[in-house]
Amino acid sequence: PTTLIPYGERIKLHTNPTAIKILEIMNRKKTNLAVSVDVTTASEALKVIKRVGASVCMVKTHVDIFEDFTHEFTEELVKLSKELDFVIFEDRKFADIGNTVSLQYSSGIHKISSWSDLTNAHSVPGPGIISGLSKIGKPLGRGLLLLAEMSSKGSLAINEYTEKTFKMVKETDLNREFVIGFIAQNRIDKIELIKKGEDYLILSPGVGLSLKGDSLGQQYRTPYECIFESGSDIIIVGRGIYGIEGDEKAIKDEAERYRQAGWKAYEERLNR
Ligand code: BMP
Repeated sequence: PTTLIPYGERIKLHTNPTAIKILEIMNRKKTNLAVSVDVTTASEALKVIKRVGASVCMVKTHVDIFEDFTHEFTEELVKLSKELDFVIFEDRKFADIGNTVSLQYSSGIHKISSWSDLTNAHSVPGPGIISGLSKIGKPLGRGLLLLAEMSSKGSLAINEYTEKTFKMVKETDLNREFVIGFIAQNRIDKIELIKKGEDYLILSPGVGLSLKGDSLGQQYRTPYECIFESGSDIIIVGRGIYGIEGDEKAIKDEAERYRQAGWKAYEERLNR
């Protein structure tokens, strides 16, 4: 299974430039940590990113949360992604018909496709959502993740929905040229459908070393549970890192603690 192959050896199983870049960075920096910077100003987000950058393979944003969004922010973010060696993932969760999402992805205030390496979409509208986003993103070498499962309590993305999401990708994007993986809680690509040599990235949010949940339905698992037990490839951590009490160094140290926990779980998985 994919979970027994080192990240570095999975690079050759991909053709999408963003998938290759992610696996190369993970291998080079020994990190399977993505930090989600869900703060309400772009200036605060940049501060967090500078502190955690060295420990992560990916920075995840929700730019529609920012009160002070400008394109100077995205320029600075792209610059930092090169200096500190990470990919940018705008967690936009597109969920409309192909034509609308292609416009939402390329236009509006945020112009996501012009700066974000990776974005994601719900499968609920059907395969047209993949085609609509692909039209914009594929020529730019961008990548897409589909949401196959969610971390929140009561999620409807389970069982048949999850399986059908996986099948939709297989049928719509035959060579994984644009869809490079899934947001999921489990290794959903282990089902027989997967042909030898085909690889998808599984990214799991809802991760905390000491957090247990919040009052709004979020559920947390440890890096070990995600990476070792469920076979996920990348852990996504938000409040567990940027929400830590303390000085500037506390966030940096916490990111490093999560990086080490995620990497240790991965090494144990390989040696299973
Ligand atoms: P936190 O670690 O603070 O709970 O943040 C989790 C992040 O991951 C949030 O940005 C949220 O939007 C995102 N997320 C999630 O929590 N569960 C999912 O199933 C999918 C997500 O994108």
